[in-house]
Amino acid sequence: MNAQLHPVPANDELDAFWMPYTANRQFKANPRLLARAEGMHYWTPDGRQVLDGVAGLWCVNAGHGRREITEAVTKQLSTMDFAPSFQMGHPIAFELANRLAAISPPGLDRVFFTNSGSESVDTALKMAIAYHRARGAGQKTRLIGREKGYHGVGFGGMSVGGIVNNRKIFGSSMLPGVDHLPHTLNIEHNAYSRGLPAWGAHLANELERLIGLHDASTIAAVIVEPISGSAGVILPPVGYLKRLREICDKNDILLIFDEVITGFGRIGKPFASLAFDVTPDLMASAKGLTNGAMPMGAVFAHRKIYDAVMQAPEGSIELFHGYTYSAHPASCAAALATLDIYTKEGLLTRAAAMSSQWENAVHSLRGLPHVVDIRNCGLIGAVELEPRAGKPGARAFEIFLKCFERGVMVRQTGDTIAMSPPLIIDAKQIAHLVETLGSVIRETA
Ligand code: PXG
Repeated sequence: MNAQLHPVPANDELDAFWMPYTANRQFKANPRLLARAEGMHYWTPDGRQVLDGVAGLWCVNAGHGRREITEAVTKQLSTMDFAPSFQMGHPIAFELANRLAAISPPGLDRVFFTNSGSESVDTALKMAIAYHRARGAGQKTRLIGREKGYHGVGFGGMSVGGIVNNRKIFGSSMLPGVDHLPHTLNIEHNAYSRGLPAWGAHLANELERLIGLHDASTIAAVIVEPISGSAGVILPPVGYLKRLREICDKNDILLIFDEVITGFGRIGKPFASLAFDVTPDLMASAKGLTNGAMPMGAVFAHRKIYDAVMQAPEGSIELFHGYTYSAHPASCAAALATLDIYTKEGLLTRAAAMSSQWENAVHSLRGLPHVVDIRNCGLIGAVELEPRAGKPGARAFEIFLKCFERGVMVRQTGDTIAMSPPLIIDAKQIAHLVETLGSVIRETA
């Protein structure tokens, strides 16, 4: 079947698009194009079907081509294409905020709209600083991130992030007053853990060391991903997040969860915070919010933060922050239609029902050549490979390419293959995804 909507660009027409997080020259010498998507699959321009093992980029949680979302966006665009949210409002934005507040972790029922995960993170960091200042603690400005963390590409998110390639070029342009906790990946102790690893809760105590170094009176917030995605799926050891929460509480430090990939059902509850029973003060989200159909993010703030910031003088703008496209009507329409699908199809909890099947499938790859660890939680899975000598990432990249040639899309990050399929995946598709990956790993030197 011909899946082309637009003519395929010729090789000399590929240069103008400077592609994000892509080896541009390598890609343009040998492009991999996607032209159509429906349900669990993509199709290439020449009509080849590809099973989507990563929900696009961790965002298409309800599967592709959902008619309800298309119709809601079409209707909204033809009714009112755009409306400002600065000193004006439109009804659908309030409806969406209420719907989100109803599924949020306890108390986080104030919702600020952005257009991406990066914007959600920078918004949450600014809210943390604004909160302390509103309470007369304006010296609390320091931000604590974590090694191997990914919080998007804004200057704030980059500064609290901890992936070296994202940082090294921009070293001198980082925010001042940022420090980092150690990451929690430890293959020596935790290789092949099923679900959360048992070893490592004590790593949260490193926060006490940083407090000893900087003093709590200078620290605004700690930001972590409940599960790191971009660094290759790093799971929180049992008890780790609870311990971070306790230390933050004791020291009047806000805890921010970056749930850009864990939000909206990925690990079997609407948010990881609910699955792990640890409530942050601020939560950044994006991706699954609109099923990837429109760009949108949301920051969930605890009511205490909203109330503190609202103490500004009557009639004044309380938080000097926002985006032209905050609460864009078409994105709001997409998000509402997405939430309807999630509710109707039970997708915010489906990963919990599928997780043991998923876990068994992913762990069946144990023992294959060069595999050194397998990690899983909810509908996230990762296979870590031994790097080729002197060529970090090369083996996993080759595996990613071969999987795509065989009709399965996975993600490669460093020497890890990550999988995060749409939450509608069925047993046969899980088997196909994992078996294809397994046979490619077997054949790759
Ligand atoms: N925080 C987290 C935890 C993320 O995973 C962002 C913020 C930034 O979101 P935006 O919408 O600004 O890109 C992300 C993005 C991958 C992968 O395969 C992960 C992301 C993006 C692209 C690829 O690991 N996460």
